[in-house]
Amino acid sequence: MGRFHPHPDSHPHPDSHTHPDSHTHPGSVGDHSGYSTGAERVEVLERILGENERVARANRAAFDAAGVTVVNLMSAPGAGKTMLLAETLRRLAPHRRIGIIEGDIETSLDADRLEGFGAAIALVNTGNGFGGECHLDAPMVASALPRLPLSELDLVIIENVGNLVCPAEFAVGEDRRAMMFAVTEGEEKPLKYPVMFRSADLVLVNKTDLLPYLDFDAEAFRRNLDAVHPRVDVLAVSARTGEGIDAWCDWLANLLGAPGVAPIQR
Ligand SMILES: Nc1nc2c(ncn2[C@@H]2O[C@H](COP(=O)(O)OP(=O)(O)O)[C@@H](O)[C@H]2O)c(=O)[nH]1
Ligand SMILES: [Mg+2]
Repeated sequence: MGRFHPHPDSHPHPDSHTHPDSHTHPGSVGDHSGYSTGAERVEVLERILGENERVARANRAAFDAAGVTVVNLMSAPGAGKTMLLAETLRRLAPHRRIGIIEGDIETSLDADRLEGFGAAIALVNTGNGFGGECHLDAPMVASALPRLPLSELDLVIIENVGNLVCPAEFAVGEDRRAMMFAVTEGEEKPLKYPVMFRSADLVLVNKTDLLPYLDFDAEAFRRNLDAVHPRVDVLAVSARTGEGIDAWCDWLANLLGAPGVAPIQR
């Protein structure tokens, strides 16, 4: 299987499309997706994911041609992606040429927070002509590429739209996936959102500065993570205090140091 295939478990994932309004849809007992039959739903998802994969390959070709490494950063809303990226740019932008694709449903608030560090920033508002999507897909990322000087960049980081379900199902042409989990989210989350945790090459555990004030069970979290993605790379960080941010920057720099990042089979 090529690396652009979504995770085998990831479509049609039971966590997706559980819209509370769709409970009354006829024939939808046990299936809150809004489609009349399970087969119809699978067919629609396969068509969407097939088209996504085609564009993800084209994105990948554009990244390869430009010699740029691409990391897709995913999390639930508020986990700390933008704060992490600001700290990342503060450390890395003086030494590396970095581009950011900033995904948000509405507003340029996060893109504005990343101005002034010397990175090239392309904003994608998924509420703007893309129907308010809960994730970035490959065509949305493609729409940002003409606004980045790709061939002048070493690294592009994509801040995905916050959600622990949908982003994992859509490859965008990235080399690596990093997901951020904040300790305020609860140690059971790997069990509840296994596709996201399984699709990550690196799990960043953020907001460790808050641990003294929480009853977060770090050992249970590790057990839960091991149950869904054994041996995945994990870094404890605090975008607030800077703990672990150098290690994250080293992880990124190592990707760039490799002469052609080894592709990961997904
Ligand atoms: N205490 C603490 N707060 C953080 C940390 N990282 C982010 N935050 C706060 O969490 C909120 C959401 O952060 P943001 O970067 O916007 O998250 P995003 O939605 O994932 O981009 C903001 O109020 C941040 O100041 C951290 O490591 N520790
Ligand atoms: Mg953000």
